[in-house]
Amino acid sequence: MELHELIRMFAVEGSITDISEYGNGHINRTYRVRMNRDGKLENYILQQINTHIFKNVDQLMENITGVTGHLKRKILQAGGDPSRETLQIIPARNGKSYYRSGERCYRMYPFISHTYSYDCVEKPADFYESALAFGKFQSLLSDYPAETLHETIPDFHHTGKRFETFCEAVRSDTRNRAGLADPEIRFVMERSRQMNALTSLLEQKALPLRVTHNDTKLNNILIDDVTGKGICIIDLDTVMPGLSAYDFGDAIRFGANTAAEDETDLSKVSLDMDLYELYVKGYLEGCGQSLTQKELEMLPVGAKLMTLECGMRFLTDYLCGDVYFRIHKEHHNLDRCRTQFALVADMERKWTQMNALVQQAVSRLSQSVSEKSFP
Ligand code: ADP
Ligand code: GN1
Ligand code: MG
Repeated sequence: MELHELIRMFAVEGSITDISEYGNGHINRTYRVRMNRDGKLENYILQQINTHIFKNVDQLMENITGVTGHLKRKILQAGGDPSRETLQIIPARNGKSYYRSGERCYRMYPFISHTYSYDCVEKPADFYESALAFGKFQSLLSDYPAETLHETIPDFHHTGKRFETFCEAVRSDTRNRAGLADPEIRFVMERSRQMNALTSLLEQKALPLRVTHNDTKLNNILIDDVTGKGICIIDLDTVMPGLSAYDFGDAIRFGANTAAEDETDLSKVSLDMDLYELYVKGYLEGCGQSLTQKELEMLPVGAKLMTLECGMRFLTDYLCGDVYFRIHKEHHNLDRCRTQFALVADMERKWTQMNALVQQAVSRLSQSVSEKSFP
């Protein structure tokens, strides 16, 4: 079915003036749709959901319906504007939250205008605002009934299981590529004992399970052009029960890297400690005192493990023939993997400082809270 025809299947009015591919996501196919309704221009997002990755679209959309409904109620209670502060599903004319055409599934959202999603940090203040917003997102969902959420991708951040899948890809080497990634494979093997650092604490109940976003990279938040605030968290496909360290960690992996996720000049890759410190501050403020002592202590581990895990996922996909992440050039997933591992190596060099900065932020925050309680 053509995109024009497809859009007609959704509850939107007017004539379509333009459809263009939009954004830099690696998973779904996203389009911006412009429509003219009685002389007024309206913009929408149309997304083809990646059904190779998200096998159960009914469950996926049930999660998003539930989470966005919850956010909308909270935003209204706080006197906010849900049309800008959360995604809102535009139903299909058949009453469903998405439309299926053969093997393909599509959904629509209003386009949130006068916002920008960044692929790298241009202004440190934006990164701070994104940390505040992701922290707040988690706290708004703290009373969401987590047991009703479907696991859209089982064991998404179970680094140990990701490692097993990686080992299997190396063993089977179906594309004959393992020989091209020898140093990278060794890099992972040398860290095999670290893979369960977070999941073992979860199993021991030393860390609480929370509703988390699980894909907190900077281009999954819309920043308001005028106020500079992180107003809307998007890409809700992986909102599931998880650990705060996952959300903190993935944001650092992407946003506090001095280079792009796929930079091939590895001398440009490093952890920007100023951005790291800024994100710690914003995230703690956004979470609003809700993190336990153990969660705070594990934030740096989250940063390192999410970077290692993501590099390992890129490498696994490279070895399997690029079947998961959309690539734009040959060996793209290997390039992405190398960048992640260079960042892990830099985190290892800065490990003491990474931990100290979290501790300092925690003391500053508890000091300011006690000053507020006993003026
Ligand atoms: P993917 O899962 O492929 O990353 P996303 O849901 O993150 O897909 O969408 C891709 C990009 O499209 C985002 O990074 C953002 O730039 C843009 N985008 C998505 N939804 C909206 C929206 N409702 N309003 C404006 N821009 C959006
Ligand atoms: C994917 O969908 P997108 O592009 O925001 C991936 C994340 C990775 C990220 C790496 C569902 O995120 O887990 O960290 O690429 N999403 C999924 O850039 O696998
Ligand atoms: Mg995205």
